Amino acid sequence: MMEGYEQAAADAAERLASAADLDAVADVEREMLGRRSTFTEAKRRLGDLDPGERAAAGRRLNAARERVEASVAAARARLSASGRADRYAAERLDLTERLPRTTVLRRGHFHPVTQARDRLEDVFVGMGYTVAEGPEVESAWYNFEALNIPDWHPARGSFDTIFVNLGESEEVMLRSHTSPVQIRVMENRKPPIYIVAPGRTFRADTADATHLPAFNQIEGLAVDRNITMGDLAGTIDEFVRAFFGGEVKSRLRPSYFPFTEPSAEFDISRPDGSWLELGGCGMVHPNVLSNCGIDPEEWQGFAFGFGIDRLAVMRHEIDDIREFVNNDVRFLSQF
Ligand code: FA5
Repeated sequence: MMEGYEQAAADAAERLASAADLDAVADVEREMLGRRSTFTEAKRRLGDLDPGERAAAGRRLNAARERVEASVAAARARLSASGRADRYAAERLDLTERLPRTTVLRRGHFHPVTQARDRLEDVFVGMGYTVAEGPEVESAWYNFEALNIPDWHPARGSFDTIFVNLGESEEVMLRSHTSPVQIRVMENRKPPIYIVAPGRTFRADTADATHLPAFNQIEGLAVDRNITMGDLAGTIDEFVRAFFGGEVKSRLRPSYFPFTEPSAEFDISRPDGSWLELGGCGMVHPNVLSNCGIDPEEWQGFAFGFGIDRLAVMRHEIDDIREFVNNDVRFLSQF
């Protein structure tokens, strides 16, 4: 005959098999195995039995108890696995999801100054130049001395140089122009040389509609035999035409730079007929060639350097150069 607890255990196994959640399992476990449970009660009653019957009854009781424990464990495993599966399903991220067609995806693009720089490189590469680079932190030798600007020279003052607190005073600086790249190239290569060197330059200038303290220049250098000022003027004309198309004119005005002789400044025409100063240029000074180990009797050169940000301002007819560094996406996305 089946004991009461064996019937209860069989019922419990059924309830556990169909339990819908972990709370239901815990209820059955408490009822069957807890302190005031069916099995605890049955165990207490074992004491009333004859010692001869007690061992067999104890084994039956334990076997039933183990079956209930196994059913509880199985139900728990089933429910926690399905609970995990439900949670995973609820938290699932569809990584293949596509945005509906109504959402316009906007791709980024290069900053207008970077676009101008890339275009300039392309124009000059098309004219047979290669692209050179130099460091943004320079020594006084490259930024000034080798360019024929000794430390007593008043032209040093005109560059509003930002010095770096390294080494001797006023020996290390953020380059105030790209002209030091001329020196680095001439020190390392034999003529003929045709290079352009775009890059960032720095001056203690207050930002206004036409100035930034960190701006970009592009340097050009040609060293060859029998080069004249006419070659320089022709090159600038050619580049202005290639960069802007036919409408923009350029002009040269006499000027002064210690590293070129003669020197000129060149301007380009604005749509309203006024002129915008774009850069400086001239024939490479013989002292500069000698400083780099190039014989000025045999080789001549011309050089130019102009502001890329100014060029981009012109190209896009922007009123204020500071717009380029405000980083307002609504402004930048127009170009
Ligand atoms: C120079 O820096 C010379 N190294 C140019 C040169 C190279 C002359 C080779 C001869 C031979 P300048 O200081 O004028 O020259 O600057 C050249 C151009 O850089 C300016 O015409 C302007 O277009 C740009 N520029 C200068 N300062 C700023 C600034 N604060 N913000 C934006 N553009 C600037």
